[in-house]
Amino acid sequence: MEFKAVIFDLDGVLVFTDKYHFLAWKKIADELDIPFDEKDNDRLRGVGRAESLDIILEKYTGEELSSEKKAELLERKNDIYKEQLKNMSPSDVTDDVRNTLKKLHERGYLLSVGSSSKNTAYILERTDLGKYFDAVADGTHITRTKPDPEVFLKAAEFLKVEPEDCLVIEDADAGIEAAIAAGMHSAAIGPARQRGRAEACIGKISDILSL
Ligand code: B16
Ligand code: MG
Repeated sequence: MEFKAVIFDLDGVLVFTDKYHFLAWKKIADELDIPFDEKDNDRLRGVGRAESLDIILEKYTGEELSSEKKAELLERKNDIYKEQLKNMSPSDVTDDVRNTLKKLHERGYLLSVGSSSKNTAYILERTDLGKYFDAVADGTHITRTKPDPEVFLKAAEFLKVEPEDCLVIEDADAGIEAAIAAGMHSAAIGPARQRGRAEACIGKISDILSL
């Protein structure tokens, strides 16, 4: 595979904040008597906050919720999530991730984050990951969330590289679809491996070094 830049998804790839998203959504779903388990949570990977609530509400059978109530639920979910993020530290990043980022940089690749999360800056700060990246494209830069390619195209624009020179690393089906729509190379890790839509599958981040 030939590429000049690597764009990393954040949640589920560089860090495992997916468990905190699950805990926060679970509290909201329980309040509304909506069934919600890890499998339901997988559908929210890479998908924006408001779109995630819409997916959870597919199983809601109560009275119709006003837009104010939905906004309040979204704010509360984020407050619960951010409370969990306070516990994060550099030790939440594996040696495999850190060493791979260093090696890719030494080999001359440009590196970016490409995340739907509006909490990206805070997570990068808590984990001391920001210093490895030439650019960060996240939920604050986009109007359309994955599977729309906007966040990855933003990353390519920030790095000043063409989409076809980028490799995207993703744990989400929505993220792999976004990479394909952007005209980029893609490698799936974790749950995104199952659908087989990505150009490559990796078991751990350092596998990128031999792609
Ligand atoms: P926030 P990624 C995504 O991050 C998460 O996978 C997804 O579950 C979440 O809803 C989305 O960010 C928005 O996050 O609520 O923090 O703005 O996988 O694109 O790094
Ligand atoms: Mg992800």
